[in-house]
Amino acid sequence: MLGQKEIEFYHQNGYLSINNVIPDDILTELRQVTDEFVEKSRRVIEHNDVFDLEPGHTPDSPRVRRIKHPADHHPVYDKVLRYDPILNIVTQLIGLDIRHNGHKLNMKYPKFGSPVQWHQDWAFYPHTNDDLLAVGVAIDDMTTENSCLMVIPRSHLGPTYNHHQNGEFIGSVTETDFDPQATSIPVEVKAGGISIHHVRMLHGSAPNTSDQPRRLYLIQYCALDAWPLLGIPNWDIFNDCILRGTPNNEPRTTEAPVRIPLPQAERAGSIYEVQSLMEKPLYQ
Ligand SMILES: O=C(O)CCC(=O)C(=O)O
Repeated sequence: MLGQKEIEFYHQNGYLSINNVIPDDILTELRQVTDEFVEKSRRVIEHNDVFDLEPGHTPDSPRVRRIKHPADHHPVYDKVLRYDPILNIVTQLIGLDIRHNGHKLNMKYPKFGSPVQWHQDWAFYPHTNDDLLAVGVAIDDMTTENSCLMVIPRSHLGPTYNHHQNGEFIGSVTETDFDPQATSIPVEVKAGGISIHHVRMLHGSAPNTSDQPRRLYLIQYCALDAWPLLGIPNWDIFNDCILRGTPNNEPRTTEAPVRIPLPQAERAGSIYEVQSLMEKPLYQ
């Protein structure tokens, strides 16, 4: 559980880094299973429902940059998504009743791991209130050297930035005067620890030029009464995502600056694909 100081730090700064959350046996299993997925990717030649591939991926030299919806594909990822010590921390920050609204495993392998351009998750999925956050389970040590998550503290209290280019949503901040250089900081965390960032937090990460892997299992959690502004395609699937609490139809609305991520760009398959449309990317 978090202490009062950590809770206040999160609300003031929009992020946290907590070591020693995942026990060694689960961490070992996460690593083994993730390696098995990369092995399976040898049979895949283009992005599909499970794999988002790095440029240059081949059967002989598999390069996966993301496992999509990992908890749907292996019980260990599902176990971590529902892991009580994580849920206890999350409920301290966004309230007792929660559901998840997405999960993905981003991999940055040594020397070629793709960057994630600066963005706010809120720009992808605005809700009726902003009690949403992402937990990053560190499968490897996340350090400045292997391109850990970078955040701009307190940016979760500021505007929602423009993520459109030529009238289309491209999932990356496109304001020409946006320069994270001076104000961004690294969120370092040991393997088995977690990072947490607020849904409105500006964040991104550089390509991995080190010789160390950086695999981060990101799980999105939200207050049960935060409802997606883009709608609920299926009531049963929506409620299957409840982790604590019971279904209700009373969303809570609070004031938060919103931009709708429409119209979508053609290459909208994953954040990497849509961000590759950016004409002037900050991370090369
Ligand atoms: O993997 C990272 O460093 C950041 C990932 C991220 O922000 C995302 O996938 O939305």
